[in-house]
Amino acid sequence: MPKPLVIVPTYNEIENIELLVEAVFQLPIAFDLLIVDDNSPDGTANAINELIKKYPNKLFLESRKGKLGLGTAYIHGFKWALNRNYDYIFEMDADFSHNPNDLVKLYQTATSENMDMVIGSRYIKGVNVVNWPMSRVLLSYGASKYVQFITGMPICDTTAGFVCYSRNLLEQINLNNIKFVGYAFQIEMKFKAYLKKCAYKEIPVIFTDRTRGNSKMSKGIISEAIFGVIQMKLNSIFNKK
Ligand SMILES: Nc1nc2c(ncn2[C@@H]2O[C@H](COP(=O)(O)OP(=O)(O)O)[C@@H](O)[C@H]2O)c(=O)[nH]1
Ligand SMILES: [Mg+2]
Repeated sequence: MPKPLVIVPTYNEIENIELLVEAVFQLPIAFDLLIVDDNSPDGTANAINELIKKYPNKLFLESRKGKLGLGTAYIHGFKWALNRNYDYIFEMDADFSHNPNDLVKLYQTATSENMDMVIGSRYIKGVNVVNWPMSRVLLSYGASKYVQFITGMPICDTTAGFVCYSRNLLEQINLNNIKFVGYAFQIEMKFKAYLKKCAYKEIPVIFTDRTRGNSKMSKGIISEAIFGVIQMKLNSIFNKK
């Protein structure tokens, strides 16, 4: 059976982390779990270390010195996974906005349909987002459509953070060349995958706003995305020539 790893970046997720770990380990597929924590002041890492005693060889923690951004946390996790024998590598948030049960759907689509990238998508038909304030829905939906327009990628949810990548695809992408550190990292990964002409599929998921802990979304992240996406597209055109 292909071996899957779920990577979860955390910053102050003490209210969520234990529930999340338990939710992943009761799934019918034997996912391993890597948490990349950025020295959360609330002690998230201590909680994980306690859980590692219960789940040795299945639960892993990588601790970084400080809050270095979601994108670099995932890059760190991808490199960790590629150094070990994982076949499918998943991205998932810690706050239950991504339903851990959907990991099974993503996994089955990737393995049975031989996909290099499977996206848990909010925007295939309308907007599958629950409990987000309207301003946040419009921002996210608008960002996804903006990116689709600028890049030309036929992906409905270009900013999705619930994704399965094959090892094969991650090995083809130069992870040292990923420019975005914040949320726009999600856009860049999909664009790089798309340029590699990988086999990908979007499957519908319902995204639910967190009920515990706080969002780390900030304004700087938005401007990184708006200008960065144009830059990214221009780079891809010039690199081709
Ligand atoms: N390691 C790490 N995790 C982060 C960082 N920023 C956000 N996260 C995690 O990334 C996931 C998504 O962040 P969240 O605050 O829920 O963003 P939102 O859902 O877009 O409001 C959560 O699991 C956060 O704990 C960061 O700088 N470093
Ligand atoms: Mg969230």
